[in-house]
This record gives sequence, C-alpha cells and structure tokens, in this order.
Amino acid sequence: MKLIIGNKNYSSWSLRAWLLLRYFDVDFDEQRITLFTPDMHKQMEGFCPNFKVPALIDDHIQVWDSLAICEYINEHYLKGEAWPDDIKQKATARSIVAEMHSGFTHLRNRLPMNCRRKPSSVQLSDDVKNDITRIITIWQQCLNNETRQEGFLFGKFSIADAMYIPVVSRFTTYEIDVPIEVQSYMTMMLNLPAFKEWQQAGIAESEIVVEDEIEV
Ligand SMILES: N[C@@H](CCC(=O)N[C@@H](CS)C(=O)NCC(=O)O)C(=O)O
Repeated sequence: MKLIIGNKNYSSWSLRAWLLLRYFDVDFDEQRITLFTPDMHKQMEGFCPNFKVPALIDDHIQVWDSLAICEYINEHYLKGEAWPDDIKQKATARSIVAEMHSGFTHLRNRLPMNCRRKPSSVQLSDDVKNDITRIITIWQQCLNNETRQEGFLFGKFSIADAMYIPVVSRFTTYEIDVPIEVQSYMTMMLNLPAFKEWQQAGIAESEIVVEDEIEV
C-alpha cells in the first residue's frame, strides 16, 4: 500500500491520513510530491485523480481525499477501531470530523500549517477568531466527558484526533491562547511519536512555499 503525500512541513491534509496509518502501525510506503512546483501535476499523475494529496493506492484500489482514506483504512485494516464504539459518540465524532473537513476556511487560509515555523503570533481577523473559538469549544466538549480515559477527543485515539492534529500544530506555532485542559490535550498530541516523526521530517525539508510563510 502506498500513500502519496505532500511536503511534510506544509501538507496538513496529508498529515491526517499519514498519522492514522502510523498511529495504528499499518504498514505502508510513502511517496512525497513537492507541492506547488512546476511539475507537481506530473508527479501526481496516475496517483491523484483530483491533483491533490493525499491519495492512497492499495493494490487495485485507489482512494483520494484525506477523509475517504481514513474511512478506507478504518474499514479494511482496523476493523472499525478508528471510530468510537458507542453510536452516540461515533455520531459526534463524525460530525466534528465533517466540520473540520468542510470548514474552518478562515483558520486554514490565515494560519497554514508550517511545522518549521518558530512560534510567534500573527494578527487575527474576527473570522479567524470565530473559527478558533469554535474549535476550542468542540475540544472542550469532547475532553470534558469524564468517560474518556486516555485523553484523546473520544477516549482512545480516533479519526477525530487525526483530523485535528494540524490544528494542534497551528495553535502551537501561531501561539493561540487556549484553556489549560485544551493545552494538555495539545501537548499530548504534539508528543505522539508519530507526530514527532512527521514534524522532524517536515523541519528537515528545504522547500519553501512562500504563501504559507506568514509574517504578521
Ligand atoms: N479535501 C481534500 C483536500 C486536499 C488538499 O487540498 N491538499 C493540498 C495539499 S495539503 C493539495 O494537494 N494542494 C494542491 C493544489 O491545490 O493544487 C482532502 O481532504 O484530502
């Protein structure tokens, strides 16, 4: 099985699928595309029908889009383990994942993931602040549920954590103020060996995507 990803420093959608595979120790090869270079589409040819990463090739099966990949991995390799067991929790998990996948565009545009960024704050519009407030509310509601033992959004690690890991990275590198329980969750996520592996590889990359280097 091969996962096609973008630059580890910048490609937040790639990180989501990659982290799920790594966290659950699913065996896969990776192929890195250098995003926004003149031959990006040529590198993607045959793998990424929508010319975006991530994409997954598993024998004769092709899956593209981060969420579709997470669902495929969950069904075919994890026996459903990557969603909460409880139907109510699963419904909430799917809802917040969908909210991430289809929304928070102000946050995503203004605060692009940049693992290499030395933490510093930037000016935030009201729209970005609203996205941040909504994400903090989601996380607090998940984390305040006392039945959740392991400290992830739904107790055990799930697709929800994988989908929000780039936000954890962004909140850290753009020095977003968060409540203490949210900070504890973020610290745990940042310390996941799989995330550290991705982050270190991202930091070691040399390509610069100018649009994703935010100064003020
Ligand atoms: N909804 C897609 C978004 C994928 C996406 O936008 N990927 C970015 C890299 S993080 C990309 O390939 N950009 C290249 C382009 O837009 O030309 C997903 O969830 O996989």
